[in-house]
Amino acid sequence: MKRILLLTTGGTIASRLTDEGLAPGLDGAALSHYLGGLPDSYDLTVQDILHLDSSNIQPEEWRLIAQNVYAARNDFDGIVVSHGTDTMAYTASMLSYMVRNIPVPVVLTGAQLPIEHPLTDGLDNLRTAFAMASSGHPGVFLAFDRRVMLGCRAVKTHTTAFGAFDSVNWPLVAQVSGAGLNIREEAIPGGSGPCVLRDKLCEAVFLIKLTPGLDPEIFDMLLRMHYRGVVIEAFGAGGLHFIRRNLIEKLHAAAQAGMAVVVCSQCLYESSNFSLYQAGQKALAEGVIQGYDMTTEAAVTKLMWALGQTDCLEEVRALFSQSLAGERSV
Ligand code: ASN
Repeated sequence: MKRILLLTTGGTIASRLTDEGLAPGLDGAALSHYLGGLPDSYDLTVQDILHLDSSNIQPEEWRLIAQNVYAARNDFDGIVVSHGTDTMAYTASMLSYMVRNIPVPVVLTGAQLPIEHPLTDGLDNLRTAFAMASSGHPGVFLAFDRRVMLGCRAVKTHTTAFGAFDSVNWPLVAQVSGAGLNIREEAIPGGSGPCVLRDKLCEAVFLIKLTPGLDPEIFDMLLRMHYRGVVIEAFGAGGLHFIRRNLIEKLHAAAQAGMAVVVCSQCLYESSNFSLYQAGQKALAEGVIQGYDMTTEAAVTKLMWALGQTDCLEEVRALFSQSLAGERSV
């Protein structure tokens, strides 16, 4: 039997109705109670590490989850992390960097309906996650609605549908069918090198979604607030305004001040390419770092992580030129 560790952190899957709405109320023991015969198929250990709605999962919690995952890596065949869906894609991306080259599968999952609800999707999601965790394919994954995706490619795209996540710009890693868990090995990036816990990060990273006419002075404010990194979700393949309200001159000021600026597209699918249009080329001339086909979640967490590893902008740029865990196509 495969040795599986279930780390619980809260989320809807472990929630109960309270006077203030749904809130995490079930611990791992209570969750296991609803797993039916599932524990008989695995050598299961359950550890509660948090009891939070995932909107309260922040950098401190990312570190705690990464530390627990890292500490357990040699004692289990796979690790499942139950987590709220709202910020699961951020946690999955951050874990991909913090515990890069983890030697076992680490699978995040959760639910749209509490495990106590008669129509819960939580059981199915846990079943898929347990199967992936015992697959022997290392990496950080997210299992939901009988599908498994790379953690750093997952995006929450639905508020209530059971298929709440999409794998963006990357094929699914696995899917459950009548034939069992069909794993697509070519969709799992091979790691290289030892697994080292790198849980230092810089929280001073801001995300700007451009809107037509956005006031460029936002950059002055971010510099005054000592932000060290910005991710810009630009228009289309890579556009930002420079007539009347000149964002390009603010990119120049940001670069002078040593701020790392990463540019992505606000389109969910396909890659940005800032070389295509004049506006994008002007931004590139100011030294912005291209995010290409990374999700916003993967880009924001990668920038926080990269700035936690180094103060040197050229090193940050070098980290973004590589795919560390499959987060971008190279
Ligand atoms: N608010 C919940 C959470 O993210 C949503 C869920 O888990 N479905 O914790």
